[in-house]
Amino acid sequence: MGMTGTKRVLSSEATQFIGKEISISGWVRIRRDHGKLIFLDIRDREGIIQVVVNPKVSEEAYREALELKPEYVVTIVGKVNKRPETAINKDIISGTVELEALKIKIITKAKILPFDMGGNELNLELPTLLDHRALTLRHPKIQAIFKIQAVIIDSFREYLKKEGFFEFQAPSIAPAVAEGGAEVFQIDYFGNKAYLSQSPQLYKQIVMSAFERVFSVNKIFRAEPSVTTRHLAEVISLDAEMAFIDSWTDVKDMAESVVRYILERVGKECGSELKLYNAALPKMIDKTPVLSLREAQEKIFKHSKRDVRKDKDLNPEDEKEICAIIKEETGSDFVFIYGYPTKNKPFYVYPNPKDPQYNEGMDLLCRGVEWLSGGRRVNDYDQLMNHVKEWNMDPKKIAMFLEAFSYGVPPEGGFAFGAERMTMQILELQNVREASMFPRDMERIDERLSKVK
Ligand code: AMO
Repeated sequence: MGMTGTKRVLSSEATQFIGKEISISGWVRIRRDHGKLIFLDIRDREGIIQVVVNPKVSEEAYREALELKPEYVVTIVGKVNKRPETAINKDIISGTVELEALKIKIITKAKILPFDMGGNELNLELPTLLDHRALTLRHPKIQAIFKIQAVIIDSFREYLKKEGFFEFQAPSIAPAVAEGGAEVFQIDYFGNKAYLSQSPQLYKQIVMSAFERVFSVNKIFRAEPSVTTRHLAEVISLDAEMAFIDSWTDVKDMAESVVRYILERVGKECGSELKLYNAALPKMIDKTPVLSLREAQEKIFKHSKRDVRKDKDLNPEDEKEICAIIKEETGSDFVFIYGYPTKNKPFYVYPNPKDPQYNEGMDLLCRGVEWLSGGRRVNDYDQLMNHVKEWNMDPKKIAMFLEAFSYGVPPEGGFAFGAERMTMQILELQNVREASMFPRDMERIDERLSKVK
């Protein structure tokens, strides 16, 4: 109930009450004084509504309006008036109406803001934006990033559920390192060594061996030792795994349809958010181009004479270049790269039976940045045990995973997307930290760290 006993109306509903008295509640985004009139932009969870305060209509409301500052929480009772044609604002949800204030009540006051939040743009350096996340999260342009991210995550879930995938919760504490490499946080677990999960990889494979098709939306942790525009220490990972595949291309096709669906929903539901960034959705053509690593390196060589043909992976410059080449050749903003040197990737990736030096793992690149990794996995127990030896792993540390495979697992594969990378590339943000609500990196946990080893 509002302060007058009338039910709270949201900014998005105001247009249904033309000529009527309603009560709204929210935060003061902007106060503009125009001679004897005061205009307020009030923000609630749905958007913004303009309030006009005229002393001739209500002396009392006007006196109260003179007290208002940005981010004060208020309840305002007023009459909904249609705006004249010339004053319609298409960019806000209630843009065809405004509220004529009759009563204003301050619910909570706010401190003076450290910077101006009233403009359409929030022109802050990234560190300041992140230092004040608790405040900058209130700016419509910042909110847009996370509305899009929520739609990405929801579409991922929705699509996979429709395809018969079962959602599970992966653990965050792991006894072993799933992906290999040094980028792992070791923790003291009651005097034992344990790790923050780098990936739910081994768990999604275990759960798949019981439920066939599974997915999880969870946090993964990477002790990234360098500061780049693409790496976070804590990532939202959208993981899937599926049994009974005929080939790694089944996994690739599933990943492609997931992306297609995500883009479709973001396009339909986030028009105004995309507009704030002048962002065009990345283009996915009918069949996303697929290149082996070696083919991609050949293309790069032909294109710029840069010879990376013996490299074991694409570096960031290669990723940019191959995406640019593919865009020019086909119009696609996406390209799949498959067939990496087997020994350079984790032990669970399936080697190509015709050419076991290369594997059936793949990456999906979008606009120059990797969005996804995945591929077919080794499902035969003996082959898996051979890999465990060759990769110098301790079978005891992954005993639960190995047990699943000792009891029969069909050909299978899966993939994982980073939600922040997807959000970043859709909006063409310069830094992945902008697409993480509370980004962690080697220099920051909420606050900037004074000590970095
Ligand atoms: P990978 O390590 O390639 O694969 O991770 C999958 C996807 O997660 C995102 N990502 C990151 N995003 C931001 N910062 C990071 N530090 C970071 N690390 C990863 C990327 C990447 O494409 N187990 C495999 C997946 C699989 O095979 O199913 C894995 O973890 O978008």
